[in-house]
Amino acid sequence: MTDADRRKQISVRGIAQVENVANIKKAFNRHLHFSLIKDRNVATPRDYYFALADTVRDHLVSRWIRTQQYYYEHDPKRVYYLSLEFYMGRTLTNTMLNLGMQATVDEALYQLGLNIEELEEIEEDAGLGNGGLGRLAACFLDSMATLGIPAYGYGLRYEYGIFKQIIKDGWQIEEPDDWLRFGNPWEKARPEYMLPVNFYGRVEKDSDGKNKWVDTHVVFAMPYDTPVPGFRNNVVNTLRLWSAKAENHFHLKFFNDGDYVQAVMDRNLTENITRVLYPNDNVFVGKELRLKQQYFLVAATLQDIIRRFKSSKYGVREAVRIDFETFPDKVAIQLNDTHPSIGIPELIRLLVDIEGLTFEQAFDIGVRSFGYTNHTLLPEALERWPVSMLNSLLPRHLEIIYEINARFLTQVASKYPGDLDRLRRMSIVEEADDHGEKRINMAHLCIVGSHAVNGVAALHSKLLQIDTFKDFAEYYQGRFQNKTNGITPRRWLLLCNPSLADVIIERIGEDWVTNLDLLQQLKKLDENAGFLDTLGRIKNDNKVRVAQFIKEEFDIDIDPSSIYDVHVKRIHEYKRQLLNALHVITLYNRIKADPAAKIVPRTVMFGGKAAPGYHMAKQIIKLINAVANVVNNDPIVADKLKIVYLENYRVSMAEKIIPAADLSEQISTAGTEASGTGNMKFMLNGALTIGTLDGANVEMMEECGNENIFIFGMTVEDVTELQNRGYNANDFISKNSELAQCIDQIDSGYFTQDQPDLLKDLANSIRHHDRFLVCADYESYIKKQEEVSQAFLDRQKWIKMCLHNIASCGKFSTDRTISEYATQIWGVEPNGIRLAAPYEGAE
Ligand code: GL9
Repeated sequence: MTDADRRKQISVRGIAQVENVANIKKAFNRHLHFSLIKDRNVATPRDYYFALADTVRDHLVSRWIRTQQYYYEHDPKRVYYLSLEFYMGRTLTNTMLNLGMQATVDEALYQLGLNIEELEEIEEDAGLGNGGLGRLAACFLDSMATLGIPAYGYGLRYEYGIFKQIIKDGWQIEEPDDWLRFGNPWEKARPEYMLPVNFYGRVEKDSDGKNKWVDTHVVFAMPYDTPVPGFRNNVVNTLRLWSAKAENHFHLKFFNDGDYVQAVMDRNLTENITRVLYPNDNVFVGKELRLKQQYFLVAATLQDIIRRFKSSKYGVREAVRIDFETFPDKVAIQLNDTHPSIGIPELIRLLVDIEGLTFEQAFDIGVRSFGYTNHTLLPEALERWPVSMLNSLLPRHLEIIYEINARFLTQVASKYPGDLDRLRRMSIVEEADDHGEKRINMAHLCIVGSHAVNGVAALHSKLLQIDTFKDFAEYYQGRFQNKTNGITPRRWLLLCNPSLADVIIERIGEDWVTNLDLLQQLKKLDENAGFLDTLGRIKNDNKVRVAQFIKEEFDIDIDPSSIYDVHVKRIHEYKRQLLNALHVITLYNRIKADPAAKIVPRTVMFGGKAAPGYHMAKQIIKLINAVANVVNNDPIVADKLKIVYLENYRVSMAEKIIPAADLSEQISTAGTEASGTGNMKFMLNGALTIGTLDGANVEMMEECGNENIFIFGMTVEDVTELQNRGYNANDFISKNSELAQCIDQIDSGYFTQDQPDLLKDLANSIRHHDRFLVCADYESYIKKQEEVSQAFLDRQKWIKMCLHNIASCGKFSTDRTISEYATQIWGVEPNGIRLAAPYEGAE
């Protein structure tokens, strides 16, 4: 049996039955005819993709309607996940897989003479995220649906997602990501549920002390719904994304003046709110349009949440809920970082100004409803909006924030009489800076306004409590928690690595797909030569496929028997692509110094986008490409070392690259990467990790054992100690001639001979302004890489280590993460529901 044939027999992909295949073919032809309005003489591959997407979508529809009916009837507590980013990637294959119709569709398309893999490649990624934070939200949606949690994702329908990265002469160029150009078959616009959102204006106090926000600009929020299917449980949840629409009687004044055309054109300005995703990674850029996006999301979403709360009945059909005391029993709102934090004063505003509750009542309801997840320790990422900006855009919210702060500081003062410095440190409103600007610390607002605050890995959560938010952790005993991140095993194993998934299923069955701890059972096979051999063969097949992909995409020949050493993530100094580049240069220098020496061949792959305004990150991309250019074209190096820059790395490319990796680079400076999630994807796909004791790497080591991971470098304590002592890169450079040589080469233009001064900034930064201590970890990194090369030579042992990594992955399923959020933060039960399939008749 071929791999493909065997796959068709596995029930997680569905069993292809003749009758079902015939129905799929019929539906496909019907959609080609009626939806695409094409026949097979003129249809393009893209038409076939859309006909297929429509065909698959049909199978979601009644499950989706029935799930929502079920929620309405049973009125369970709802979970709302608010995020400025949902990095969904592609939807087609994931939908077929979760619905269990993959084998049937495969067969139908085969019979129609179409290549399903080619059609799958036509789908644009929904790139509505920057990296880990946005992809985490997407994995969470998958797990919430799979666990049958009545959950909704709420976000923005950016017309342009994360930019397309072009590498030209080694530099990053950004191009707009016009992902909706050909239409999006997975969304359903709901113009009938459009809601108003107000901006600017002023606050009027009427005679009985009520606050009215008046003279505002109104923008409408149009919802677009995307189905989120659970894995084989007939649950389909909703991701609702808002799009900005100008009001229809906009600028009436201009109409009267006769400038009708200008008034119509000005609608664009309003609709710019949801035009584009801000492409930043771990950095706060205080642009007013970004604040508008944040408020636009929460204002529309909270209206929707309150409408759903009110219309849901308890017991009797007619009763409409008006008592907000029960709101926190029916609603949990999770804030994905501080990005939607303006939702806290917005809920209080709605409850006080519109619903007539007292401030105390409203604040208490808010605290019991909101949870806040922090995703970073980097101080430059913490959001601190200028008071002046809030005052003009959201004047009533600023008043409410001041009120929250006044009451909070009164309580702190009574607990710590006379401790003025503590009040200053804990205030939501910061003191004026050098420019006389006061700012609102949104993280402080979130901590005060939520009942639970969590970090995203054990180390990160600990550092939040002993360092970043120390005063708060002391003040609010029990409010701080940890929720270690995860990844969905559906997309990150079953979908992206079907051969590996299948051999696991052959050995231990299918239950691991929704209970990843069961992978533990693989450990008993670690002396089974046949199984180890199969694992090795699968990895090799995946590597050959990636070699073909790299040849086609980048015209580089790589050797599938070399170590695939992969460093893919956003480009950021703290993630230390520079450290990896120094290793590559070191290897190059060693080969040049002794061309006859035996070295273990490597293909080093880098991939990732730099924020367009991040100078140093862009220099790093140029350096890597300059080094690649020299190394890949040096006949002395030949097949010992190759460097590939994976242009435009994104979710769909991760699905190709990760299953083929041997070595996963997770080398951030200890104490800087909150968790990481790419690290977990590699582990699940049988790559070994070279990494620092940072973020979730620490827990990965705990799970798989120190002997199955390559840990090197400083600990958080070492880093703190070094910084207190005073880090001087030269202390390390002067003691290591290979390191000195690398930096000299960057400085003197060895890799950019036509422009010798090009990368001087980089060399200077490494030597004099490196916050992330690259040189301090260089030596231990190089040594650890030598260990990696030696380990790779012992093939049996290497594969056994991979097996232990795969088998130890259970903790890193988002099913585990979400179960913890559900029980420890949201007060809902995971494994809530499993519905009947449409063909099983109504309940
Ligand atoms: C991040 C952290 O940096 C990661 O360590 C973490 O795994 C994810 C998800 O919790 O969140 N925070 C953050 O701002 N980004 C993260 O990846 N950046 C991007 O998403 C680009």
